[in-house]
Amino acid sequence: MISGKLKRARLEDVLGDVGRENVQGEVQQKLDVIANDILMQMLTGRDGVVVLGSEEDERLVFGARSGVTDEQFAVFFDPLDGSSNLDVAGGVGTIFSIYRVEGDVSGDYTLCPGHEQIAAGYFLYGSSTLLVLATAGDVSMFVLDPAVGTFFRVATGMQIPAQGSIYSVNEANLDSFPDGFKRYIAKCHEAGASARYAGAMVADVHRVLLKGGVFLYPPTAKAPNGKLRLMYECNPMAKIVKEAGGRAETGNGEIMDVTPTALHQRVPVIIGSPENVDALLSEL
Ligand code: AFP
Repeated sequence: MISGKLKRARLEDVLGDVGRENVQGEVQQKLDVIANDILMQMLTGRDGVVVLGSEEDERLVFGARSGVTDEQFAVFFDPLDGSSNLDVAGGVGTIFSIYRVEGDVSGDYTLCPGHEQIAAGYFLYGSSTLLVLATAGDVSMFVLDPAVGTFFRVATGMQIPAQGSIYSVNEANLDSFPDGFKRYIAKCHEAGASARYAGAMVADVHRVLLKGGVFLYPPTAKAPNGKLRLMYECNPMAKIVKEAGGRAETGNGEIMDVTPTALHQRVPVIIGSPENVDALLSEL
């Protein structure tokens, strides 16, 4: 549904902002709201989904227990990541993260660290619509065939290259990066690496997953804890890249070891090929 909406966005006049900000102080795009509504509607009516956390909602949403299934899940998502790309028809995505939930959590749920995720994935709405899904021990990729409305699996057991020549970072913030990040980027320049940055984490991490390299969002003067959100951006991407043999760090330990303290918490991010991430960490 989201993919279809995006393809017809200009025709249906749903580009542009809605004239208000979300809890992060970011201007909400019409499509942020539409994608969030679609996911909320679909997931709150789903057996066993008892906790929902979205980038677009200040608080957790609690679904009713259906009684149909014994299994219960918490789902966290960024409904439309990279939404500043919408007006220019650039790549955007949906990121999600799934946890198993035990016991009665109505109205009271403690956020868990990322290593407890049972699955995570993203949809990339690019030249084609892709789903990359990580479960225990596997990362698979599916492509949507719009003619039949079905995702077909095109890859399983995906592995990130051990190293790559791409570094993906908003280099306009370089002056306010901690020194270790500056040193690493200088070394990338010396080594003749390629810079690639779409401004949408899904598109940027997807490139690194397939081609190798590193994606980073370090602390900056404007965002001292980094900009990206732990529960629905960093943890799911960390699970995907780690299940594919990569690494996902904050600069101060593994992303998935961070104990969450808030739904919209931010952490610095260093995600990618093991050799690139090691080289960066050795500069910090
Ligand atoms: P939105 O989901 O609010 O559009 O933000 C996109 C994002 O969180 C992430 O996808 C990008 O990697 C990052 O922001 C880009 O941020 P900068 O514009 O500061 O580089």
